[in-house]
Amino acid sequence: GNFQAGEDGRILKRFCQCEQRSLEQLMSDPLRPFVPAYYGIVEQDGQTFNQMEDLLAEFEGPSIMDCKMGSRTYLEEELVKARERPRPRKDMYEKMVAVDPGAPTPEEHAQGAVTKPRYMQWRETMSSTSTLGFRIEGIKKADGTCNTNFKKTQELEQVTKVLEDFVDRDRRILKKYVARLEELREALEKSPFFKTHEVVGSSLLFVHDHTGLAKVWMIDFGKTVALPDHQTLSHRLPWAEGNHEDGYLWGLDNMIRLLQGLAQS
Ligand code: 4IP
Ligand code: MN
Repeated sequence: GNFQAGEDGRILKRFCQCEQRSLEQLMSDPLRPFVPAYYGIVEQDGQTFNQMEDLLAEFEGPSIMDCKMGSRTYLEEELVKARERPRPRKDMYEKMVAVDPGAPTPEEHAQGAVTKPRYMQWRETMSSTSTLGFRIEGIKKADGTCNTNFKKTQELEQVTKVLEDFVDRDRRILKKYVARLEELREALEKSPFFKTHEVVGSSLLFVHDHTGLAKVWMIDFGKTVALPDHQTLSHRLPWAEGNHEDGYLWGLDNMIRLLQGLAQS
């Protein structure tokens, strides 16, 4: 896997240059309280890792949810590459057929393969990524239940039900999540890092426990890249190829509105 046991209160994640660069810069950005603390590179058993804070350490029997943020889940450069030199992916074709045998085109069926952007775009439209600017990727609850079967969770009503179940309809927890996300939004809106980076494939990690502790962090910066010189993003405007918009804040606005609704109901 991508992780290895680390020292107390720290985790080791398979080294990724892009993630390292982002975490280093985030350590001196207004977003620092909302990302895992970064402790540098570690070599172990001939492999390289990024060492970072174990966000679960302060919780007692945590419930955890991973939501992938944004309206686009692949980099623009992956689109360019796929166009210049298409690399049909059999593994992605198989993942596609497993969810919906009717999804591939006749040509794709004949090839038994699809390109990465094609697969990623299909995933976006099957889930709530396209309609809400975020999607639920996985949930592990304190009671031991685990669910990563959200590939077709798209409708607002379905998403709402999943979120309600995640918090066991606990309004106290919901209110804490909303407050934390509002603070995150403020930090994002004044972050120089966020203004000048395309944040793709990054997740929000929600964690709460029976003591009533509830927090959210930004994680996964493997596809968070600096924009060309002097370019900035709104993170709310729709994406069109070349504008680099990622829909991150649009998704966060939707997420906050949804959780606020639940907290008040
Ligand atoms: C996965 O698809 C995820 O989108 C991965 O993103 C992505 O990794 C994989 O691309 C893709 O196959 P499923 O979730 O539908 O299985 P993440 O790592 O953010 O979960 P990348 O490399 O884009 O980060 P490949 O090319 O690694 O297979
Ligand atoms: Mn992720």
